Amino acid sequence: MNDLLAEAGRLLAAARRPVVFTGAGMSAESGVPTFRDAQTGLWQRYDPEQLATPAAFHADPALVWGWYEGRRHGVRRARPNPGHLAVAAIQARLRKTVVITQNVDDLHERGGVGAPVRLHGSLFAPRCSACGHPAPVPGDAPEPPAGPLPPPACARCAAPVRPGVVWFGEELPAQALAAAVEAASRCDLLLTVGTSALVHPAAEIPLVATRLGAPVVQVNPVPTPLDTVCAVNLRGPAGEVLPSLVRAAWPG
Ligand code: BJW
Ligand code: ZN
Repeated sequence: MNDLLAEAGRLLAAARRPVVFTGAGMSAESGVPTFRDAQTGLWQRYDPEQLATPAAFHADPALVWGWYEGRRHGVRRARPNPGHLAVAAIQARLRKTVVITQNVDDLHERGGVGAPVRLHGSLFAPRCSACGHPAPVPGDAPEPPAGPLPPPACARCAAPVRPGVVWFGEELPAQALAAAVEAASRCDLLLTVGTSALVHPAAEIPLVATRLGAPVVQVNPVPTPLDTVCAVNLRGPAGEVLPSLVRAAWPG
């Protein structure tokens, strides 16, 4: 591991325009469950891949809205972990660093990252399911919902409000996707952290970088489909590996 860290540290220290590409594992040590982790409470019975769809919301808006309310409740109580702080430290050192995240939490921003590119939306940007009008973020409740919760009605057209995230079968926000592809095309190092790399088109972002010759460094406790294209695979939790990587790049 020390040799691998030293090699990844050299790549980071030499980079001028790195991209940090993150997934749910980035926030795992903050206590935010990864997407493919077991669900808790009422939602144990449901497959998240089945809940995160327009069809699920259409069939049972209260079930899906309640799930997202519960997750928002958890994220509000979570704190950025040392991994988030290390990403912010990289950006502070290398001002051209672009952070691209698939996460719908706000822990990068709270950890000090400026304007991450959000590929899959945000838990904090609900909008109308019919007319798209932005809706207020519901206030914080002392307890998470114990079960399904009907969504509020749109102030403009009264249709149900939906979470401002990207569900399966939906297009990614065009501007964010274009910014991500552009950054990956121009970067001189891509650091991928805590993603299973199973969900497309996001999973193609590291491939854009590697096809254009930039080395890819991966941080994940387990292998992923990206292993074979990575210059260095650092097996371990982001909250431990990323601070060590920053120390390896810029000792002292
Ligand atoms: C740690 C750790 C620690 C643990 N430290 N690491 C090509 C091929 C096949 C299928 C498709 C394809 N192109 C499109 C598709 C279909 C589909 C798709 O990809 N399906 C796959 C499941 C096969 N894609 C779509 O539908 C996308 N839309 C689309 O393609 O539209 C086309 C279109 C065109 C024109 C008109 C209309 C449509 C949309 C995808 C949207 C994904 N949305 C979600 C939900 C967001 C809201 C929510 O959170 O509820 O985004 S799904 C979910 O997966 C979420 C995540 O952002 C995303 C990625 O997951 P992530 O982050 O990788 O998390 P996990 O849980 O999978 O992995 C965690 C990792 O962390 C693991 O590896 C752990 O080991 C690791 N880890 N602890 C570091 N401490
Ligand atoms: Zn509306």
